[in-house]
Amino acid sequence: MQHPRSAELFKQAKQVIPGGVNSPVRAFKSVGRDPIFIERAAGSKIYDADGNSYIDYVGSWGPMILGHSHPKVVEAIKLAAQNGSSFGAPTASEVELAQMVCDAYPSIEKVRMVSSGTEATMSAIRLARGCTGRDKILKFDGCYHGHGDSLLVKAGSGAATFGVPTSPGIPADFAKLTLTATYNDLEEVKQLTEVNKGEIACIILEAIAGNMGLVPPEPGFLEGLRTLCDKEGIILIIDEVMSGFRVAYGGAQERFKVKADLVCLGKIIGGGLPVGAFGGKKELMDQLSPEGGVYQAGTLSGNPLAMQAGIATLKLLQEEGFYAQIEEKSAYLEKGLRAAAANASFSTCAQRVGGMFCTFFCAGPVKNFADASTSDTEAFSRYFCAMLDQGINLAPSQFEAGFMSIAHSTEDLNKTIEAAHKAFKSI
Ligand code: KE4
Repeated sequence: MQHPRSAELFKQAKQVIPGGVNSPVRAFKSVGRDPIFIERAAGSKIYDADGNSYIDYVGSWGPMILGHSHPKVVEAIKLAAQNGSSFGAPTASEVELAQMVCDAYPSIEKVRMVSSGTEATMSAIRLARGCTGRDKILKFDGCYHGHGDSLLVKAGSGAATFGVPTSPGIPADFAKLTLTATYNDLEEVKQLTEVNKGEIACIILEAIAGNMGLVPPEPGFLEGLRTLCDKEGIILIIDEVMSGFRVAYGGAQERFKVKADLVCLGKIIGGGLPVGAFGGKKELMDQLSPEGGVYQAGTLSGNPLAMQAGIATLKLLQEEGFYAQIEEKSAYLEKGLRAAAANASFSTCAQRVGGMFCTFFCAGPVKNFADASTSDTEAFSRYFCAMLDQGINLAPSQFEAGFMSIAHSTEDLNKTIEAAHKAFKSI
């Protein structure tokens, strides 16, 4: 495949945009090649500036569970745009989407819309600190919750990809308020809460970790955190920005039967437009301005176009058998990729929950970030490039997850599996 137009665009982009991208992982640095610039997308496919087509498993990092440019979502955005793009005033569509979110998540009695997952998690943490009067927070190595200052400490996703777990620019006094523990290690969390008794405002985690590759919670981990938070008066924040409406209509909380005190959402609820949200019990949410003293705001929060895109998306996710189809497609692909990887001259480990998945280039099982970090990222990069050159667009980092959409056909999945057989033989 040739990419002259992408190369030209990247050259221009680097003149006016840091790294030529508006989000680091898009730069393909960790896979050692220049990025492709995307011109359009439809269904399961994306098309680059040189006209090359790819079967897409990034799906804008999760939002595109319906596939790209779903006609009903496009129509909803068009209709909303004809009535104006933003008012800075409340609209009925915000109430409708908020009600849909509350109906989907028993742990959410009230929800506030924001414009990104980062805004959702940083606001939830401020609310937890405001409600408890405590300053410390606890997160897990390898979990990524956006680029808020409190959270770029041993983060996952791009921060892990670049091996820069704690970003420059974060005051030491600030970072020291963030405790970090090993994912799936309940004993370590219990020790940290004992040593910091009465000082931890919240524990925040991805109930299914998708930013260190795909790492499911071990049996008892989530339940143990719930019990510990109840005992210690700690607010449990479950970050479902990626897993929300992805692994079930009610997200990881539906799948693993655990209830958060605060939930962060994003991605799918915006149908591809910029949306984040955080919600939870009334007694917590009502402490937010203008009701309460914890300040949080946003010019484009509840943007009418994004609300309508989200409403159209969630309505389609409610259709009978939607998640069963996602599960069937994802299980079929996983089986095929495992078979393809069996030809590899090195160890691999496929892990998946619903339509979120990844292949680790290590023996596995991968239960935490230290395990994930043993992966052969060079081999992963060769695999990524070999797949891209065959028209398969995977997440350009070992420390990311892939995403299935309802638009992926059996033909797409078979092509992907065939490409993987060739890739594993060639790298
Ligand atoms: P945004 O601020 O990027 O909308 O959301 C941050 C965020 C919060 N919580 C979780 C669990 C997330 O996965 C994310 C963002 N996910 C990454 C993908 N690993 C976004 C891709 C990117 O950074 O470009």
